[in-house]
Amino acid sequence: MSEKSVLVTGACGEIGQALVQSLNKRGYRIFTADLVSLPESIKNLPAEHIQGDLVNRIKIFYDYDFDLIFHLAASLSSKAEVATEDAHRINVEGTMQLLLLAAYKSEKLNKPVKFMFPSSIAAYGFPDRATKHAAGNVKEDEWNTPHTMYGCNKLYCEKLGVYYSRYCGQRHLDPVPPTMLDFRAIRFPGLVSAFTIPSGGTSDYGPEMLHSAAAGKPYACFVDAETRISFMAMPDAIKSLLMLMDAPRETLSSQVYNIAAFSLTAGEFRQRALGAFPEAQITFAPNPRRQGIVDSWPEDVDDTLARKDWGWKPEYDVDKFFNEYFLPAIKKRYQRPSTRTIE
Ligand code: AKB
Repeated sequence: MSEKSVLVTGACGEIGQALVQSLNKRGYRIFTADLVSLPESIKNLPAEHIQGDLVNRIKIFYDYDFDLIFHLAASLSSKAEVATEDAHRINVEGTMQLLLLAAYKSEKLNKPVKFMFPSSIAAYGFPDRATKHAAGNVKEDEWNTPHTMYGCNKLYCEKLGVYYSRYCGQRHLDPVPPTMLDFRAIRFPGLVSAFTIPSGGTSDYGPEMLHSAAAGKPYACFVDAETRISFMAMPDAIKSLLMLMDAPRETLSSQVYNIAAFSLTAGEFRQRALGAFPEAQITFAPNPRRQGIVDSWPEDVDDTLARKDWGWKPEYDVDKFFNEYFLPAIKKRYQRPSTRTIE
């Protein structure tokens, strides 16, 4: 068991809740931060919660010596598009402030603070669907031309992380001393949890559709049936963060990694939902703005680098995701009888 101190910002979000539970099992001393108070799922865990706006309250964080930071707080893609300045403040200024803190502490304590940053497929940007389709699985350095405020923020913060961990001060240290801030990022696809429902994102149509079907509520999907992006089960997202965190620094050939699990169209999501809940009412009512955002994201990503450098492999392909993770869990959540396995 480790007694390292870890800070999780955005702890009340979907990834945050699942991550805090896993970190607790590993025996970390946990500090959480969020605008709101801790939800039921984690509020009884032994964590110290710092509630409030990260940017305004950054000084408080200097009182602590964190070994590890998971900076999850963010304004997601759909929300960011309607409040761009606010999103920039949260996504960029918030990250910048924490990076400064982590860089300062690494230097002062002469040991690297590990900074884990969830980036996103929103860091990519295709001009149209035909180009997206032709591109297929994209590598980390391809199509880095995001169309959204959120995507721009994520891509820029990846660069900031690399800057503070390698170049800050322009001391031209070669090799970079192992005591400098250790920044690592994962570009996540759309995530689906059986226990929480997302808000503010644009990949949300996947989980929204499935949760609605399971809850017996009609759902009008805001993208059309042909829309395709990559998705992943929440436990795999948590697994990837912990795997990358555990990887020895010298084995990493990059600081930003794609990870993939399965790629599905919205129509295929609907088929899967109907397979388990034949009475589900799922229609398509595309919203042009949100459709445009998803059309700019890749159909799938190439995660060769993550597989090679730190042994990434998802636990859940699409069938296992539905049959062994999602359906059994939502059956309990919504107390619904129908959980036929689906293909
Ligand atoms: C969003 O939809 O904004 C996020 C993401 C893909 O990063 N879920």
